[in-house]
Amino acid sequence: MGADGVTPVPNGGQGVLISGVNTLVGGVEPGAGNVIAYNGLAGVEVSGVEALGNTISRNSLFGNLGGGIVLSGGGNAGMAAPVLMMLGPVQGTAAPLAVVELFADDGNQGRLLLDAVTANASGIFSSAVDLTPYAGMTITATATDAAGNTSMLGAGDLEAVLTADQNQDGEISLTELLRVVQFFTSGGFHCEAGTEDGYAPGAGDQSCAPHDGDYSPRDWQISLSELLRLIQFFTSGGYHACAEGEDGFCAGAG
Ligand SMILES: [Ca+2]
Ligand SMILES: [Ca+2]
Repeated sequence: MGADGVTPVPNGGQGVLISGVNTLVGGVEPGAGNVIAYNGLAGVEVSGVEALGNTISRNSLFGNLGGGIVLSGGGNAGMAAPVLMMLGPVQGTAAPLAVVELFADDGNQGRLLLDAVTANASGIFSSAVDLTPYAGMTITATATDAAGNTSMLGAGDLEAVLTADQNQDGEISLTELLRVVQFFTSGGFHCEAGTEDGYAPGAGDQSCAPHDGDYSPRDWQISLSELLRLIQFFTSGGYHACAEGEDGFCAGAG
């Protein structure tokens, strides 16, 4: 052990410590995934600037005291974890063309593999996985680039905020509502860097992350029903992320 860059350590340390290159922990073959749980430190730690191209795929990681996956000292080139922006359907951003694996976990690790999808050239990914059976669990994700570098687990994001909630306080203010009314009345909206929310009314660039108020269908237009959904959040004094909401959110303070 060690020569191959993989040094299993008993409980009290890491589950798997990788300092070499191109190691595969788990994999797509049936039965290849490992259960890596209850370690005193990280479940898997990739450590050092020379530890590159190490893929951690389709394992069950949970209850590790030091986190599910840790990249330390430049391991896996510090591959960025995906960001989950909404949960119904699952949408988020990752490195362009990265393979994203989605998990559910009672903590913030990755106990149950839910789906594997690939981000597009803009880094946007989505999954049609039905989260209903996982209500109350945290949804997490890893990203793996073409060189095989797997990221840490993206922070599970049941604390997700609506795009319309510009100050991220869990409430839709009148000002925030009126912004989306603008998109509704102008027949559409588009990406525009530098504005208060990163969008602007009218047709145009659609290459940025989608607005999660535009969810049924996602067509860069705010329909009356989509606007009414936001008005519901406005009048109910708040909203919170929930797997059973049609858009990944439910009305009322969380
Ligand atoms: Ca707000
Ligand atoms: Ca729409």
